[in-house]
Amino acid sequence: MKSNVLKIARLPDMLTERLYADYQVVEGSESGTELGPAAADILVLVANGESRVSRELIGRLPALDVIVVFGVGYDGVDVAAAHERGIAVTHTPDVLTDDVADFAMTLMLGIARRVTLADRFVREGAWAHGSFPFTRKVSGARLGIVGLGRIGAAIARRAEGFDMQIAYCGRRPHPVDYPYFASVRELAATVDFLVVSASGGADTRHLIDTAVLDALGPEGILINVGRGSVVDEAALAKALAEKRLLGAALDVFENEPHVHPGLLELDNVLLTPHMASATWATRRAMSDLVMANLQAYFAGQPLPSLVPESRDGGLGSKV
Ligand code: 8YV
Repeated sequence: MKSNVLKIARLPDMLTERLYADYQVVEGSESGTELGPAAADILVLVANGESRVSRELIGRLPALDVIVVFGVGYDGVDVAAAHERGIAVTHTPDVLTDDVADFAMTLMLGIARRVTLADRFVREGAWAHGSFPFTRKVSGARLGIVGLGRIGAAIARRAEGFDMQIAYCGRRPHPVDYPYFASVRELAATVDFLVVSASGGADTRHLIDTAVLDALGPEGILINVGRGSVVDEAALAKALAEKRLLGAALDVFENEPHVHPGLLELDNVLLTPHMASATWATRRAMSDLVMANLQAYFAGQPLPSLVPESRDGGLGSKV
């Protein structure tokens, strides 16, 4: 008999098909209220990086042993509630780092050089009537990175290729040569581009607020490939509308898939639908890692990609 796996998030077809082939998949929601008696037999819950896995949902699943997240971010998972029950949490780090860093550079170049507006300019026939306005130079500019983890460090490596002057802020300094700022506002005041690659959660909520945006200033550009919750979206829309900030490029939003209506009206902002890790190769690698965690669990082997808290808590082997 196939084991029961609860799927509460939208996942790529290539992964969903493999889950259905190997397990008895129960499709559920983040509330879990619809599960009924099926809840009793769920051993593994599969979520994605945006999913909310609350204490209440965990409480509805008495046999739950592992929460498998398709994504590196797991700020929506109540890890403390999981650990109280000895439930391990896994995610998909490393395999998506290159894509997210590539996309941060894409957004930075895209907004600075006004690529989407230039495309529209050509398509709408405006070229015949004049020249496209000059844009902002990226090479050699000053770049501030908020969160120098795996993805932030990969962005820095790419930015070095653009001769950018790099500085960063985060929870603690890293053993790197880039200047460290304990205050994000002070970092913002010294750079041209501020890239957010920090994880979400209570610690970073609205870290980028009006004061930080004003420190970045009317020549500054904000990029966010971390989590939407890190940026106060209403404050950002206001700063952009009032031209207190030159531009912004966002792949993540506070209330996905909804975007602050103020942002939709502006042309000094570039908006993409949380797609930084969405290449075929990376989504395949993320899917493989999700399957590897499930297979290891059901084979009684150590879980390959535990979140740091589960690893430190000794929840690596669910044998
Ligand atoms: C999403 C992400 O998980 O890895 C993360 O933390 O934000 C993304 O890769 C992905 O969109 C799946 O929903």
